[in-house]
Amino acid sequence: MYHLLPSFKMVGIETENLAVNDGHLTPENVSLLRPSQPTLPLEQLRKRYEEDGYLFLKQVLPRQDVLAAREAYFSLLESTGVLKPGTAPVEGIFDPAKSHLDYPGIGAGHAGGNGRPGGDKAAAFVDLALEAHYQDWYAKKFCNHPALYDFIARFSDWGKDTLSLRRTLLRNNLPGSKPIGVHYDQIFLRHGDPTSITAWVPMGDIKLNGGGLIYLENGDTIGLEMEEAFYTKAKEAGLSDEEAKSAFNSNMMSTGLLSEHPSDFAREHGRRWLVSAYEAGDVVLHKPHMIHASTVNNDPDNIIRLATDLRFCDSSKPYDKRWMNFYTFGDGV
Ligand SMILES: O=C(O)CCC(=O)C(=O)O
Ligand SMILES: [Fe+2]
Repeated sequence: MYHLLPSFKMVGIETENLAVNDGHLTPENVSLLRPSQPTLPLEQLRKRYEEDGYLFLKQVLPRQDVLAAREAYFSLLESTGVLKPGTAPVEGIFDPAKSHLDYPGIGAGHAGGNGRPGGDKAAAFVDLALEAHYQDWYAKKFCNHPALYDFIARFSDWGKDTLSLRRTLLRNNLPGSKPIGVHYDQIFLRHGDPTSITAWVPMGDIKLNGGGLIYLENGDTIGLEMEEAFYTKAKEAGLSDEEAKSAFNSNMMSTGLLSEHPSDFAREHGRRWLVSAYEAGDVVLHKPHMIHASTVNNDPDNIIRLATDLRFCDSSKPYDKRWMNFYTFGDGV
């Protein structure tokens, strides 16, 4: 059974300019993410999350609240000249006269944690992109939006123990910039129980080729196996428990990622990438071992892709306390 989003009127998937770090994704290599209405019975939603490793919720956040946050973000960054002159901040249109290299995004995978990207020329942009994480409209309001928090509290059955982790990454992906490689989140959350929920929140509409997140079909089982193998290998190499927990230990890539090559990775594992366009208000929940990556932003209208990842956990269980601090460059997580 095929669930069609309004933007997919044609049969099959229009993959024009749908690309990852190592080339184009073709119709044979992709399938669509399955969308779910948040009003479906909880049991059904939980079953999908367990079976698929993700739950793609349509319109769980009020669209106008997401767009208000998008507007606040680009209004903050506007002084850097990133936006096309004469366009409204909420549109987030990159100035075609500029180079994306002068406006580097944060969190696309830097060795040993998330270091500060770019040189002197990028400093003002990078400073403001970081500053956005601490502003009330984001840290207080958006990250704690009751529509999402209440949904997660019910969905997880954690109720009042539902804790929203303070460390979040608010990521702008400019057209043509390098997207994050293949990973699962537990690698970065190893100081806590593997039960946290990531909510990937697009902050604006994202076209299919506009830089959205992609998930490996049935990737949760592969992630679980890989995590077990990493642990065994770390123990065999004589690493202590503490060292084995590091996302950047001697057995891992320096970025903590599994691969910088999503196409190769999917081929090696005989799986397809699940793709989608997203609308402001949509949220994808994913499991701690669910494998995902981002696509290259090839938006034909030069729209900057903005998204954040919010994480929730059960505060009655051990959780990763490193994630209770706001994100800073080189925080080693
Ligand atoms: O937004 C991205 O590009 C990456 C997001 C991500 O990896 C996550 O939400 O866990
Ligand atoms: Fe992730």
